[in-house]
Amino acid sequence: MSEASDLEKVFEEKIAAEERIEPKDWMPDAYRKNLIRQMSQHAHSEVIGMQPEGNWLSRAPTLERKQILLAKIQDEAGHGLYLYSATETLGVTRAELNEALHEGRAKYASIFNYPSLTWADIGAIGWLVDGAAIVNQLSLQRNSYGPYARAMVRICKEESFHQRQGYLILVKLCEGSDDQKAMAQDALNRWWWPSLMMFGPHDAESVHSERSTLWKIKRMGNDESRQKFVDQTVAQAEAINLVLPDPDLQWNEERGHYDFGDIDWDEFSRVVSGNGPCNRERLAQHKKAHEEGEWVREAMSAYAERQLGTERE
Ligand code: BYC
Repeated sequence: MSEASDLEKVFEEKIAAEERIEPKDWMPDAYRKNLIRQMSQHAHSEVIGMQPEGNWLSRAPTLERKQILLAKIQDEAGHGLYLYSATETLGVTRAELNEALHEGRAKYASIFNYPSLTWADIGAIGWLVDGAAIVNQLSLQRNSYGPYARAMVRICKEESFHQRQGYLILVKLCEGSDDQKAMAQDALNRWWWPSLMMFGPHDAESVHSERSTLWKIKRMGNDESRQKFVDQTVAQAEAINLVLPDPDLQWNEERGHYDFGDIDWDEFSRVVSGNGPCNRERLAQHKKAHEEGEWVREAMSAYAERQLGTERE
């Protein structure tokens, strides 16, 4: 047997035995590339996702709310850092990943191309967007690549806090005046369908699912995760008297799940291909911050080089 097929055999055996693949292990090039694609998109989502929330930092209704929101946004930056670091273990640099984002070769979650128009949107983002992210990320804790799986464990703990802080914003608004309740319902109406799109196309249309599932990069299908999210969210909406904006939503006794309406896949395609309400604004803001941060990166690498020089002396 050739050396290459020996290596492939060891890799496949590890995957079958639920062992983790680590950075120094041999892995097929397609496995490496697929991980870089998914992990870097995930990292970009965490970082771009700070923008719609950052929009409300200076207008949070109380100092306490502002502190909580600031802490949440900082957590998202941290998630981006874990994920970029984990992606770098696959032999790609952070600069290359950012370049791919800026040149439109890498994606980020479609949801962050929608505007955050009111304070209730901050509640909806935490409740629905972080809520959807947790469903997906809990399963990713068991993915086959060690650094990605370990990053997920920590991220999931923080996402649970994020989801609750969002829900509590809406609880408060729903206990308030008619206008506040209407604001909460309006935010739900606008964020519900984009949240369902976060899970990606139906399994039958998914380009990567089959390979990713075989390699245990993905542990749950797009449709299974989406269904899980819908099932758990219905009762949360009912508890605060909000109505999910879907006339087709109803419990299906036979399936033991909620049925729900069709997603507007044309809208999803438009947003993913760069033509959502805020795509240009989000990317422009990211590029601006990146350029303005150039001196920080230079200073950090000069400092690191000097430290290295001192150690060698
Ligand atoms: N948006 O073959 P498929 C957060 C793309 S951030 C944009 O099913 P896959 C938070 C997909 O990339 C958490 N693009 O793909 C942060 C592919 O295109 P490419 C974000 C999407 O990878 C701040 C094509 O469509 N979570 O929580 O098997 C504040 C075909 O799709 C989307 C993650 O990133 C989308 N929604 O499955 C608040 C989780 N969906 O790459 C909160 C990690 C699909 O061939 N990612 N596409 O050009 C995943 O689990 C998987 O990548 C997905 C998609 C389930 C999303």
